[in-house]
Amino acid sequence: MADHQLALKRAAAQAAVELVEDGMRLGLGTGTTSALFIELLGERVRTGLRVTAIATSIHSHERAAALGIPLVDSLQEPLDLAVDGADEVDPQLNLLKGRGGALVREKLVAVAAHRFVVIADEGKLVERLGAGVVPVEVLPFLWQQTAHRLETLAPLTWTLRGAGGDAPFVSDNGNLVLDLLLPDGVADPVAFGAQLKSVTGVVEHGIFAGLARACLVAGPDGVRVMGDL
Ligand code: A5P
Repeated sequence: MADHQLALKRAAAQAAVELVEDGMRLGLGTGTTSALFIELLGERVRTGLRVTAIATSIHSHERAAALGIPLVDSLQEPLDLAVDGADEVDPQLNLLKGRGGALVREKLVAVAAHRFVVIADEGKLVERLGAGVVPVEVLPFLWQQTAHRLETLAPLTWTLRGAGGDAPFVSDNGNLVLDLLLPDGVADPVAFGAQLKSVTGVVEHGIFAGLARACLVAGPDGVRVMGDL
């Protein structure tokens, strides 16, 4: 990753870590921007901040544990704050997520939080979602049939996400990921998300419509807030 992009991701992560208060229950995202947030949170924990957290992937869990952040794997009450990255952010704060393959747990954590805040560099901003792929996590059983049913929803092509060589990528939940390519993008994130969710065999998709309360967007002039913190 280019140094300037890393610096922007770090600036967004730093702005988010300043939202964390003593005693909070936190959701920890997945991806390079979230990894920086976890690192900065670890520094605050080392100097006395008391929080508990739940992570959206095994990778983030292990990183947070190594930094001494107290972790749980179940919740009795909602989280105070969840912080995560995104692959695309539109002007209404609808998101595309899942490039890192953690979309199911990311969505579970986002909906479990009173406040879901996205951290991103300004390269993630789009006018319309779907410039890149729309990841869809599917059950391995009869996955080709699920893919064929997805093809009937819209003009699209798909690829089975790989993990190098002939091996498919397998999510933390033991599922496969289909990356959908839509030549016209996603015109209506709510409606298309509902269509994807209705397909038998689909576990979850990477369209996060109406879930983020705010996005901390880092650019060369600093970090600005989209939405309402
Ligand atoms: C993980 O599944 C994704 O949703 C990530 O949150 C997303 O890909 C952002 O990643 P970066 O912070 O690495 O850009």
